[in-house]
Amino acid sequence: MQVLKILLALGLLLPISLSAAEVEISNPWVNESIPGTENGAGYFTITNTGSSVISIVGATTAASRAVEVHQHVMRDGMMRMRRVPELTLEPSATVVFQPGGYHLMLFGVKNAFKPGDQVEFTLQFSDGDSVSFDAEVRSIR
Ligand SMILES: [Cu+2]
Repeated sequence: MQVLKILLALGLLLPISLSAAEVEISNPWVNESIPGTENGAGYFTITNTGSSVISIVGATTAASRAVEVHQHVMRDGMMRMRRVPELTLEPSATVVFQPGGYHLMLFGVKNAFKPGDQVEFTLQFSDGDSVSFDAEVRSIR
């Protein structure tokens, strides 16, 4: 830990923190909170703009107690959600997170989302990189 502090003080870790995954995030948004519920969902479109395969292995946000990558799947004629531990994108591949499909599932939203609010997310990749972006809260009406 002492070494880490020294490296941080010297700015030697800066190149590491700048080596973000080569991705393009567009159209990020979050549903306005439904009164009486404490869960939420975040959506965006992600494209792998690099030349290597990348994998989303997690996400974080300060806006809720927990966040997971989820997917809606049809099983026995019922729409269910399942956690996606790893989502792989080939070079040039695009995945759309949208209602009824992939989403960032927010558990225990701390302050109800109101239209116009910004929610910051960080996506974590299998190689240790991460990418942060702001999603705008959209009205559900
Ligand atoms: Cu979900």
